[in-house]
Amino acid sequence: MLKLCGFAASNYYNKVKLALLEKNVPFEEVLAWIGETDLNASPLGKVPYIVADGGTLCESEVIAEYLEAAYPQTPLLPADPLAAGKVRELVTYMELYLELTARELYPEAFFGGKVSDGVKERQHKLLTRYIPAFARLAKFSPYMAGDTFTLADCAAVVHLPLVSACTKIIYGSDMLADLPVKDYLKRMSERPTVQKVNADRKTNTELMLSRNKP
Ligand SMILES: N[C@@H](CCC(=O)N[C@@H](CS)C(=O)NCC(=O)O)C(=O)O
Repeated sequence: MLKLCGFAASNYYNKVKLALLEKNVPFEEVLAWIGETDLNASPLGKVPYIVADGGTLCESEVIAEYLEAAYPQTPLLPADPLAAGKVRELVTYMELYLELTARELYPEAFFGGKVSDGVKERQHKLLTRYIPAFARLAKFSPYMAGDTFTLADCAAVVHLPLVSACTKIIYGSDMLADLPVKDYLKRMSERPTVQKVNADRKTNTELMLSRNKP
């Protein structure tokens, strides 16, 4: 059976987990904290990675594309090439521009560390440019890319809450507040798959934080 390796507090891990659940692909979760991962499978030590029949794969979007090709049931990418491109475009915007930019703030927002004022200012400037650009692409009608649940939703459900939360903590206001993100996430949380991902995330986050305590 396919193994999903990493830990359920991770947004990138949960993106792949949500895709697996939505596609109804049988899988087994293998707990691997940072520092305990298989460097042959994920040379940068990042999660998630998967162990499939013929070998391993890392990088969540690469894994998601592999799952689409290997398990065509319940496709999470449209058959039309341009429509599929629009889904990938949204994922790229959310990850390359929103999540990776906000990620610089996580040490202070979530892990009791400190981020310099210079970094805070720089990331604020970037997010101020990136978020309205993302808003032009995102449809929220009712799904991220339109009328069907896609990989863009697997990404949005796990990444957007982090961008909201960390900008609220660091800058005092949720920088996604002008977008219909709250209603969208509420809608998505009606799905049993999203409920499972969120419940496991909470449990695993508590475990992770208790492990990190001195
Ligand atoms: N581009 C990677 C990002 C994965 C990632 O950053 N995962 C985090 C956990 S949410 C991680 O493993 N961080 C440890 C590190 O960067 O060393 C993907 O899409 O899989």
